[in-house]
Amino acid sequence: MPIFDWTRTDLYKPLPDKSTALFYEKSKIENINPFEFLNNILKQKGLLSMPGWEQEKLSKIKKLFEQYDGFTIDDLFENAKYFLNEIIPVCEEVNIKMAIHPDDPPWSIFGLPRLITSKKNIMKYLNLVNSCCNGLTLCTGSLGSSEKNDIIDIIKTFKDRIFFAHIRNIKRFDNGDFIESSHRSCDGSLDIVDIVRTFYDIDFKYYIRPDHGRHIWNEEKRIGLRPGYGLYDRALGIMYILGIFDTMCRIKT
Ligand SMILES: [Mn+2]
Repeated sequence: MPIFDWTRTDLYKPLPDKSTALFYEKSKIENINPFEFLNNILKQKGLLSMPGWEQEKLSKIKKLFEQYDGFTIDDLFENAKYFLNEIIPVCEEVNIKMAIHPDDPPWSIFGLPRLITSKKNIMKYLNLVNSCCNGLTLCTGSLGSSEKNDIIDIIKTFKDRIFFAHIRNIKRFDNGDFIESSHRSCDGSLDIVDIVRTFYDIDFKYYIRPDHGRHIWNEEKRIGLRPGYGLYDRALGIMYILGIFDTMCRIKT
């Protein structure tokens, strides 16, 4: 993800259940320049403790944008190929599996190209260096922010190259906005039951994490909280995922 890591417009947007969660307002991102956006989000509590938004990087933001001026998605693929060509042979030697995380959201923002946004682009990336060490982190929430991405199809297609899974739900709105919801299928746009069932069916052997969560039980007031990374809702998410796995095991035996 060039320059910006995961991007949201509100860190504490209320959900109908009175919890708060990370929210992306499409029109806000489209109608603001990146520097103004940064100043706005800097005013929201907790920014400096968010992964990918380190102060060191923020202080260089103008320079970074200059470096990406005129940079296309093909250029980005070329750079990725150069990088993979260098590291993957070493990974093979020492048996380390790389697992690239999708762009979040999975589309271009602020005119910056983004690579891992769709099945087609994932295919292209994994084929840059076709190795069992060049893999994918399947993040349901990141890819699922775009309704064009069929998560079940993506899991089945890349089942041998997924080495880490982030399972979480998001609620998409018709205008392109989305908010991070609880893990339950009925609370969001993704069918988490179906997603976990698919991981069960492909006999997935790697780590799964609940990824993000809402801020519940007043956790948004906790000092040092990284927005989206509260303990409580991620713990609930783990139990929801395990509940589906356990049910699948019981049904299938
Ligand atoms: Mn993720």
